Amino acid sequence: FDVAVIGLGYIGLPTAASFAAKGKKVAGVDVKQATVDAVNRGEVPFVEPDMGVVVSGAVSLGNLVAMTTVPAADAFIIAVPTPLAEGNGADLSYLLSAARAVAPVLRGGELVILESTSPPGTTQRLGAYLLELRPDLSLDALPGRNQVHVVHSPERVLPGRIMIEMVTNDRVIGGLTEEGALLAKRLYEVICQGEILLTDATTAEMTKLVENTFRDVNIAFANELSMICDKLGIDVWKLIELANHHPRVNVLRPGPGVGGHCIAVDPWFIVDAVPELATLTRTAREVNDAKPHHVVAQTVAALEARPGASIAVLGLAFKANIDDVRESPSVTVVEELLRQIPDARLLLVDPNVEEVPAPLAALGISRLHPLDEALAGSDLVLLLVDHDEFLSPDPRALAGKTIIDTRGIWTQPKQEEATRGLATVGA
Ligand code: SAJ
Repeated sequence: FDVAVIGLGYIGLPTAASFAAKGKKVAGVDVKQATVDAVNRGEVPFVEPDMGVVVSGAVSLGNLVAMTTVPAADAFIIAVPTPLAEGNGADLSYLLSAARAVAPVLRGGELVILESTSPPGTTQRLGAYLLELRPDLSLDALPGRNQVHVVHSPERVLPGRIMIEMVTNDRVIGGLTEEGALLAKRLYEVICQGEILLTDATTAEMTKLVENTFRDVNIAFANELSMICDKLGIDVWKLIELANHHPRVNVLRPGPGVGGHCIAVDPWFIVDAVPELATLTRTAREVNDAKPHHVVAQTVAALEARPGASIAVLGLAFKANIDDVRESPSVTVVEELLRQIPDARLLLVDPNVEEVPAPLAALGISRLHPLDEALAGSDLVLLLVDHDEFLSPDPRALAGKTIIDTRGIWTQPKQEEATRGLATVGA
């Protein structure tokens, strides 16, 4: 194979399919047999716009084949999870297990590329681990040894726009050696039309963490503002819209909290590396993590007069138009509501989510509801995600209900990067 991609998730699968669509012979490797079978049928096992056609095309051309073991290849792209571990560090067990799967098939001359978001120093650690497993190889050009080129090239695509951003985003590549970085650049030029910027591996790791931390800090400011505005009785959407008329101000949108496996996680890797200095980073995380609890307090307060009320909860995914419920603030909100007001009836709606998320199933939620059924049967409507399906509900279906619109879609027109936030609208 030209390329073997290890991990066929939200990043690995589109990367594999993009290389295959450009004519590379690609092996997609995953430990889950069900994922491998789905990909070999040309299917995408999750919701992401425009990905289905690229995957099915690549499979039917014969350029993308999925399997459960790592074959020999010229380049290995590792795209496995690096979740948060106890104590705010990264759990590198999936990465180390991918390294153990790759090590035996190395012959020398290959590229080993880490795409997973990783704490500073991880690429060096990966290189050292590969050498431990294969002492006959070398990371530098040493006489008499076959060299492997270990490189970090963090993915930066936005869920919901993966197929576009995979091609158009600029890409940072950090090598343990300059030669490795150059070889990786040559490879990524096949799929990437953006600029490819070369650096060392640790700077590349930090670049990715800093991008997501920048966003987390800015969203935290918007979320803090929404809570301040609640207290002061100010419409946060109006306020942000006015402030954003300033040429150098661009306040982001408040929401029910920050979810996903990236922005809610990556800043902790910086905090973990330098806890004594990363104070703003830590505080931003804490503000965003506190926001779902604020939404719960608002909901409970709104219901005080109506014990046993029914609440339509709109949206379980961590953001609009995707099906990913990982680290979703909606899940936290529902868990907390179930604990605080056990007599309330919760009608959960999410057109993109098929199954009740496990933590909620464990608390007794047995099914999700269609939108119209949930609206008809509810006293309070709690909007948590701005999915397209929720943008323009029938006003008659909302009449007479208490509405808590945490994304501001029913109080402000939908805008991409501007001014939406938490507002309680009495109907
Ligand atoms: N959110 C707000 N208000 C906003 C923007 C976002 O509340 O104004 C919330 C969203 O609802 C969601 C969370 O923040 O819960 C994160 O969403 P997002 O769209 O900002 O980002 P992700 O997590 O989907 O993707 C991010 C992206 N990083 C940046 O924009 C700097 C993406 O480019 C990365 O590739 C991705 O993380 C990743 O994999 O690291």
